[in-house]
Amino acid sequence: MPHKISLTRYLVEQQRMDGHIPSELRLLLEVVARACKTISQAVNKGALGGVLGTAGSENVQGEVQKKLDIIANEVLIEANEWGGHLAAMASEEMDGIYLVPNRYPQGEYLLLFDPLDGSSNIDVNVSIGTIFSVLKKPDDDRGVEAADFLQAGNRQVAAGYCVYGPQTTLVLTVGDGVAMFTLDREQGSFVLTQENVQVPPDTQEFAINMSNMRHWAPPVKRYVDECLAGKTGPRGKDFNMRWVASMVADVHRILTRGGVFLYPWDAREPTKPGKLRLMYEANPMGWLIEQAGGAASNGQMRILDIQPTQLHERVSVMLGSKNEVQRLVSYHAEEE
Ligand code: AHM
Ligand code: MG
Repeated sequence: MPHKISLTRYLVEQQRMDGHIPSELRLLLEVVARACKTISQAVNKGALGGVLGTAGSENVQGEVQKKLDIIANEVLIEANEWGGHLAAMASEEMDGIYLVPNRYPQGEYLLLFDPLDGSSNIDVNVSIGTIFSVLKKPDDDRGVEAADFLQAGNRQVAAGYCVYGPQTTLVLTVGDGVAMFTLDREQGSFVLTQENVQVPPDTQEFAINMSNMRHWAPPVKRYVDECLAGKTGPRGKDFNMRWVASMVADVHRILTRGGVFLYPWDAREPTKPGKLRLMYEANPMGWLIEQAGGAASNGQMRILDIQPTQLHERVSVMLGSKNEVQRLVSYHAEEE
């Protein structure tokens, strides 16, 4: 039987092969993966663990927090604060940044996460996940400030997500392609199950919340109308549609079999650029998709090139199969 390659071995080999994962970053990724295992256990217990339902609080975006949102946030903080690899953390569930307490050594990395993405699916037993992004802190002796997190996505040094579905799967990039690891519950470890993940450039599947159709901008409406017109329409082929309402699950499907995911700006809240958050949702997912040969745009520019101005900044998201994203960008350009 071929040897199983654990996440630990994969990271050690990456470190040895090209030296582009420093040992501190390797430690950080292992700790994040360990936290994801703990979150996976809590998710699995569901009602038996008393983890379902709302927590009775709201996050900085005014969204009602679920118990699991808060549990996952705490698990990630507790796992990461003492190892000496981090300087600070930021999360969808915390207003400001979390500085590593003085009693622990300070590292050179910054960790951002959406601890439990797809919160509306927690109580109904549909796939949810954790999304994370790793940046380096500026190279000076100052204490870390929130402004130090405001780096474009093209400066990420690692990004990934863990999807808690029928299987628990960790998907990772350190800038050298995308690898997938499945949690082996008997062994308690993540095992490499796919390397060099590729998103096909063309697709016949799109993902968008159709209930917002009347609020979309004309280029998005045009794109979806043309998909819906099928074989006899301008695209000359039929399209299928999927919408899990967990970005992790929708992106995981796209990394597995292609497709395009859209959560565009819409007129419900015209002053906001979109629903999803740039720094801990769109940037890590955008980088993973690009590393797998796909594309990620807000309709006007590459998501990874957006210079953030706020920690919880929102963004319009179009990502997946390259030719579909390029088509969406061209429709936006024509509109302008
Ligand atoms: P969350 O981070 O609060 O869970 O919100 C993000 C989620 C995404 O996972 C998903 O793509 C989107 O919200 C679904 O939104 P909607 O319910 O409007 O379809
Ligand atoms: Mg989210």
